[in-house]
Amino acid sequence: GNAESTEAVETPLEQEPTGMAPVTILVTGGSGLVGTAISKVITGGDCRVNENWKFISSSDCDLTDLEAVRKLFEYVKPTHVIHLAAMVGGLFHNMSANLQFFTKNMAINQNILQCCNEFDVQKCVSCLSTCIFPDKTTYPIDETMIHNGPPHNSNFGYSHAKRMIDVLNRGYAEEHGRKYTAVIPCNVFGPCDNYSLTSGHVIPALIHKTYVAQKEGKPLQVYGTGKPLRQFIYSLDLARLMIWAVRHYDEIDPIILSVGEEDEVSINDAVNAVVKAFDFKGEVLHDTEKADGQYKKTASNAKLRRYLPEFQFTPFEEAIKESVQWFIDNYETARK
Ligand code: NAP
Ligand code: GFB
Repeated sequence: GNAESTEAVETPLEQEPTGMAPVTILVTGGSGLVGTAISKVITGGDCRVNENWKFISSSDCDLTDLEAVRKLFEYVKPTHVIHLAAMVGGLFHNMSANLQFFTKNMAINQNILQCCNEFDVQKCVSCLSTCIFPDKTTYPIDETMIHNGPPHNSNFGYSHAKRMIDVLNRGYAEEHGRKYTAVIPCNVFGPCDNYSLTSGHVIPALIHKTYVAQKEGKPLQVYGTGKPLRQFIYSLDLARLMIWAVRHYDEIDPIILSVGEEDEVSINDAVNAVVKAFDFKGEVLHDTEKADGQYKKTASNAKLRRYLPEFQFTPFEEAIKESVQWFIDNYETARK
């Protein structure tokens, strides 16, 4: 079908100097957690008069099919690409499907970057993740460490496919002079997440489980010990940073987009924040038969701070409250 388009909304304050050449920004993965957050920020007024944004989902194009991607690029004629589309899942989904995570994401990433080059796209910003770094590492993790050793075994398929985006970016820069780069978010949560109890990430799964436990008067079942540590970024904050990146970040080397090391919380802290947001009064149980996954993957956002020293992240509890409210308001249609 035709790619959906979101008409540009004029915001004088954000306007660049007049005479900016018109750009068409294709957002793959536009229907997902991060894509819908970018769409919300753009249609909420952060768009520029010279920008035309196109958000697509898998119903517009199966990006594992090179010919379909070529047709998409012929139709959209993007000058810029924010490449979010991927097979994405939480710890338990990764543990059960490493080969699929590798093959599907390798196909999608090869096709997107090959078509960016074939169709002379000026800039492509892809997405890695702080969970792809070496499992045996010093802390805090920084952008220079991506290839310094094997990733955690639970998601080796996804991690290696993601690392190849960095290799492709360097290859297209060296051989074709391209400015294709990548950002490295920490764990993301927010509205329009994947609330599946088997394939989703921890925060949407906890939101879904607490909603059901409260409705049925049952205990909340947390997997693992709750002790592992994570940095969580609110999808709407990540959206603002990705819009900044596609406009202003000009390095080929990737940049970590994460809250600071000091904002790292435990899974149990996340449980408490979700429980508080629901005002859940039931019992909280830990099923320690279930895996904990990586204990920590503490990343430094010093590079981001060198570019954007003033950027304000939404406080974690406030972001959790907004995410819980969205789920309650959209329970029927939410992905679960
Ligand atoms: P998500 O909510 O699962 O959305 C995935 C998106 O990719 C959807 O729009 C989906 O389209 C699209 N997609 C999947 N397979 C496709 C295919 N074969 N062809 C075309 N489109 C396809 O994922 P997300 O959490 O927004 O993640 C976005 C990016 O951020 C990914 O690159 C992910 O690796 C990265 N990231 C996520 C996290 C996190 O915690 N969520 C952390 C770090 C990095 P449909 O809606 O049609 O299925
Ligand atoms: O978000 P998550 O699934 O992935 O978090 P990772 C897993 C942690 O949350 C483990 C605990 O310590 C789990 O024991 N947990 C507690 C739960 N209850 C639940 C629950 O109901 N569902 C889930 N899913 N976890 C992923 C990578 O690692 O990080 C992916 O595998 C992806 O590739 C993502 O990049 C960002 O943070 O452990």
